[in-house]
Formats: sequence, structure tokens, C-alpha cells
Amino acid sequence: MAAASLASLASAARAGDHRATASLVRIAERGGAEADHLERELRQGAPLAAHRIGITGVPGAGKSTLVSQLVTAFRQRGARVAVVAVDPSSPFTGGALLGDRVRMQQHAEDPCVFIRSMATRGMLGGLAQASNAVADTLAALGYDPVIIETVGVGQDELDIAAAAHTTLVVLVPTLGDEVQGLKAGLMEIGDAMVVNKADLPSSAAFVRDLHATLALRRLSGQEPPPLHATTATTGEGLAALCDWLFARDEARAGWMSEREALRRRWALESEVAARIRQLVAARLAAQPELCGQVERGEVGTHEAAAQLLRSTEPD
Ligand SMILES: Nc1nc2c(ncn2[C@@H]2O[C@H](COP(=O)(O)OP(=O)(O)OP(=O)(O)O)[C@@H](O)[C@H]2O)c(=O)[nH]1
Ligand SMILES: [Mg+2]
Repeated sequence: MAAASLASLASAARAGDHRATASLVRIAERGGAEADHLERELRQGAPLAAHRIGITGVPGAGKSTLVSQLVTAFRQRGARVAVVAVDPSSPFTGGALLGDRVRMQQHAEDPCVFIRSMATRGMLGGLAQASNAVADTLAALGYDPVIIETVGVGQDELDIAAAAHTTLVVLVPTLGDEVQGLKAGLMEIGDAMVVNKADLPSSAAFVRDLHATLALRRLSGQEPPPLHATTATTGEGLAALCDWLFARDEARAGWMSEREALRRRWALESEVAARIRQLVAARLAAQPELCGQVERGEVGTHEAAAQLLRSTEPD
């Protein structure tokens, strides 16, 4: 796409045109040369360091319901809010995943709210890199905060947490033994912990236990993250969580530059890794004969790898 049309799309998007925003987001998501042009174009508008808020947690914890409530709260403060909902376990992409569409329906008509769902299909460089590119684009288009929702299922979600300035880890009181390990991994990355579905009967005991677990951090000189109990479906407990989030948002001058530098460093690493993966795929595709020889056992993998790395095929 010509620079002029990227520029006109960007100015339409900044003025609240959702279709223009969606086009730009698709370009960012796809990656490649056009995404490079887009980044250059958007950087001319002095990239603002939008507050990137990651919401992660176990499947079905009520993350989308919570995000929808946070969007409402930020809208009441006059913010333009973007949501990137990333599901590493789902093969669907483009448009909205059904659950998110239902959960966030009330914001669909709001020109100051943009919601994008992403999943694994068609992501050349991987989901972390693609979701980061989308978040960059939305930040550059003037959305602040950019909320990134992701299901806690492994490395992808930890990567996505690295892309956020503030991470809320959402747990539910009904965690069985099988997700305790997941919980332990998730607890490490939370700037705040949220126990959602506080309306469930087991909630009080769960919150008490979690408080006790988090307090153990004091033994190693760490301040435990705040813990909020919420019922996202009714809004109970949301005010306290929002107060914490708004206070952090307002104090950004004190913490954001350090987190943003870390985030950019991570984003660079993730982008380089994505490009190398693409390069690997291109090199292999350019040498079908050699690949066939390896498959038939005629050439060793080490020898073939060395040949592929030496190869000067255009990529
Ligand atoms: N009882 C109760 N149910 C809730 C609460 N919050 C959300 N739910 C319900 O839990 C279900 C899952 O909610 P979602 O918001 O889609 O959860 P999610 O974490 O985004 O789910 P995934 O993205 O699929 O991992 C829905 O049926 C919600 O209505 C809550 O506070 N209490
Ligand atoms: Mg969800």
C-alpha cells in the first residue's frame, strides 16, 4: 500500500473510523514489508507510550467480562480504549471470537472503543509478535490504555505479559489441583492479583489462602502485589480494582519509562525471533531437494543445516 494511503488511513483511524483502524491492524498483524511501512508511517506521529494493561489468567476466569467492565470505567474517564483479546489455544482469527463478541457487545457501537480478537491461525511470526504489533499500532493511533487479554496456557501468555506495563492475573476460587501449577507460574507475573467470581461460596477461603501465600514474599524482602476480589458479572469489587488501576495510571511518570524500556527490549527480541523463524521457513522452502535428502536419510541434519545457513538464495 502506498505511503499516502497509509497516511490517510491513519488519520481516519485517529479520528475514530473503526474500518480504517481495522485495516491498519490487519496490516500490522500480517507482518512483512507493509507492516514495516506502517510502523514508519505511524512513528511520524510521535508514538505515545500508551498504558498497556495485560489481563491474563485461567480459561473461563471471567477475563473478558472483567475487561468489559474496565472499558466502561476508563470510558467514564474519557479515555479511548483498545482491547486486544489473544487466545493461543484457538484456531480462529480475524474479527471477534464468539465469547468476546458477546461479552463486549455493549462497546461495539462506541467510536472510542476498538476491540480486536486474535488467535493462532495465519500468524507468520507467532502470536506474541503479532499481538505486540497490533498493540503498537493501536497505541500509535491514540488508544490509551491498550488492554491485552490472554488465556494463561503457557509460554505465549508469559510472552504477552512481557508486552504489558501492568499485568492483572485473574484467578477463580474453584481452581482444582490440576491448575495449581499454572497458578504458581501466573502469580509470578502479576502486578495485581484478581480473584474473580467472588460470588462463589468458596471465595472467602480462597482469598484468605491467597493472601497468606502472597504475604510469604515479605520473607524475601518483596512487597506482595495487591489482591482484589471481584464479581465481574455484577461489578462488585470493581471500584477498588479500578481505583488501584487509575492511581497507577496517573502515576505513570514515576514508573512507565523503565517498564517501557524493558517492553521495547522484549519487543525487539520477539520481532527478531519472528524474522528468523520466517527466514528458516524461506530457506527450507527454497531447498526442497536438500530437504528431501534429509527426509530420506541421505544427508545428515547437521550437514544440511550448515548448507542452508550458507545458502545465498534470496529470501
Ligand atoms: N459467577 C460468576 N460468573 C462469572 C463472573 N465473571 C464472569 N463469569 C462467567 O464466566 C463465564 C466466562 O466468562 P468470560 O468473561 O468469557 O471468561 P474469560 O476468562 O474471558 O474466558 P476465556 O477467554 O474463554 O478464557 C461466563 O459465563 C461469565 O458470565 C463472576 O464474577 N461470577
Ligand atoms: Mg475471554
